[in-house]
Amino acid sequence: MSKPVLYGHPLSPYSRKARLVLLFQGVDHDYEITAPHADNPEFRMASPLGKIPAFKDEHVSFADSSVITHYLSRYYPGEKLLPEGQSDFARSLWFEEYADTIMTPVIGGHLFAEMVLAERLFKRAVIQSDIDKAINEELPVIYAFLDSKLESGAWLAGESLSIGDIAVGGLMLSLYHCGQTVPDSAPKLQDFVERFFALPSVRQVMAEEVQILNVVKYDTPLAARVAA
Ligand SMILES: N[C@@H](CCC(=O)N[C@@H](CS)C(=O)NCC(=O)O)C(=O)O
Repeated sequence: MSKPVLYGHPLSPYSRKARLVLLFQGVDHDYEITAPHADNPEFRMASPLGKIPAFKDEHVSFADSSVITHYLSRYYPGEKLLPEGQSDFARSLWFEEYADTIMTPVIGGHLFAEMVLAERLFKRAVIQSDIDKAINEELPVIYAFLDSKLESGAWLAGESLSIGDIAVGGLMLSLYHCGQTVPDSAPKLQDFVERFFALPSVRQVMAEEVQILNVVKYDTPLAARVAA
């Protein structure tokens, strides 16, 4: 029986989310590095819109990081990232939505895309005003909001790690790649980030990303953490 396949790319935040879910749940899989709109027919069957990530197993193939998470939670064994408890379940999905719709445009779009991808991959000039807006206006609001929602030592939706933590914490990797760090005004978020970055699956993904950023000649501050 062939292994499930994840189609995605280490520089894509949504692919990172799906990869982390697979690793946390302990699903043995192949990671096929795939760019958006790649020609591979099996990928295009799974992802008619050409978006990454996509997933394939012996039963079905489909796209979207949130759908992958729900599918794995329902049909695969291992540690589930969708909590059982009613309010934690809703809360974890809400934080995933917050990460996808509020944090990704700022951290993925205004920061990472400009600081890392613009010149190296998109072959265009950096939009400095996007970076400035993220740092001076958008990120302080996100830091304050997340800090206000965290209890000391807990995850975002209760005692156990959930998809909300994976989605929010995953974007913190993009943030730290850009040389930004959570300020002292958000101590509970700082603690969250340190606990998240210390998880073995996160360390594995961080190492993969450092390696690929090295290939595109971006000197990420997270290289020092991987080496430590
Ligand atoms: N809702 C989707 C979003 C996926 C997405 O937008 N992926 C980006 C890469 S990070 C992509 O494939 N962009 C190409 C496009 O939008 O055509 C998910 O959660 O997987």
